[in-house]
Amino acid sequence: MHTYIEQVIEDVKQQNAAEPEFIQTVEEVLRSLEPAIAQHPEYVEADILGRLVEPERMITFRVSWLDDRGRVRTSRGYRVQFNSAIGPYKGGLRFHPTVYSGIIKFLGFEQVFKNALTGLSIGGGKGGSNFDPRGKSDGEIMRFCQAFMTELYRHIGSSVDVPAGDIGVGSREIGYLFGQYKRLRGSFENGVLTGKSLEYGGSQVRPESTGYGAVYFLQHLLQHEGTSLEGKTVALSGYGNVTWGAALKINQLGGKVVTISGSDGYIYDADGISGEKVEYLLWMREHNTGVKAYAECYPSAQFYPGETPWGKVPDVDIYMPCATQNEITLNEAIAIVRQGVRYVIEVSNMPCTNEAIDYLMQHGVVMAPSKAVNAGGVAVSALEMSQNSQGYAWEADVVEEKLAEIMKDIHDNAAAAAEEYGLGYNLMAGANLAGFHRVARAMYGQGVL
Ligand code: 2IT
Repeated sequence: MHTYIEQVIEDVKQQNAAEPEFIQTVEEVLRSLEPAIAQHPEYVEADILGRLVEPERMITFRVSWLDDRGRVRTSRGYRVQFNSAIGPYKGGLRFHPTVYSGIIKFLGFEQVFKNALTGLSIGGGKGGSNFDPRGKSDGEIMRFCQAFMTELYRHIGSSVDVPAGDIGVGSREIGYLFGQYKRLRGSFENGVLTGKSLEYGGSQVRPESTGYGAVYFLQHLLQHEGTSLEGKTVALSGYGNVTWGAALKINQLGGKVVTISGSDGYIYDADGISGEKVEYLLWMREHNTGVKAYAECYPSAQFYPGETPWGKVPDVDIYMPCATQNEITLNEAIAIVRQGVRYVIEVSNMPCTNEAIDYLMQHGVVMAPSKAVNAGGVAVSALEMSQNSQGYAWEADVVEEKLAEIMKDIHDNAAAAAEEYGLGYNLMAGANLAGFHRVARAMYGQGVL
């Protein structure tokens, strides 16, 4: 390992010791940049990596609101403005009880590379709160969103920082956040948030875009392997928006989806999760039912309480974790390899630990990294920004065609970057290298900032 990379990783470990998720992504990314650093001594000279791992700005703020019983509740809000070398900060907001600075920073760091991979002009940011939306009434959600925006609004803007959704933040929350932003600014500036409803500047296909994009990426990967999705069996986790979009597209392309999961366990449906069963996921998510509700509705399904599907699904061809970070650890990786499954496609942000990635790759599993695979969501967000700035809206087929093109380019660029450094078809390293080159050149060109 290049001593400069070792040194930066060591510094990150020391200065962020209480943020293991952030250390995890920094180690994964920086280790794969070795061949690029070896070729670019000027990046060492300019301390590009040391600057890349330090957010430009990290904002934390108090969010106090009144619950339905009139009690005062207080949560912590975050926004990390990680890197603006290639465009305004862009990235989602996550509302989930596990949120703390380490989660926001890992997501923000990944977002810098992901956004660079889209080829569009968006820098990296992320935010959210440890607020738990589960069991909250619509009024409570609204009051929380309004309180959150009352602090956030001073830090964002259509050419400054453009938040969107992530776990726990969908079009309903974006609506409340946007309404409050508009009220505070006294002006209708819908380019400040993406993932909006269609009536006030949302883009067609944004709800489907992350899942659709992931499956487009998978198509190109399978094509490279000389095969296709037709007749393949896919195990997904999660039951939110991303899982829903992926299931729709997998079905369209002749694949079969057999699992979904929630924090309560996983569902195996040998008949396939298609048609109205996929639409049912939207209702389940809206009501936060967990996946047990699916088994109660569809008797063909088996519910495995407290379990995850990894390494356990019969006759599966492809595993696609779509739920959250660190779903697949070394134990799950071992089970997957034991089964002889060839493809693990990361969809949720950082679903595999570094140990799991190393084990899977060493055992010949073909992997694709989430920062490339799930980039379709933020890519359509960037398309939403350009539609807003120009005051028009594209039809769904136009957006979907652009999304498909972007995903093909991301796949091809990641594959080409790996190839260029003699790494073969290593999309994990290739995506990091391709994203890095774009950001590093821009940082270098803009001087010491
Ligand atoms: O992880 C992600 O890329 C997102 N949650 C979407 C970000 C966005 O700005 O659309």
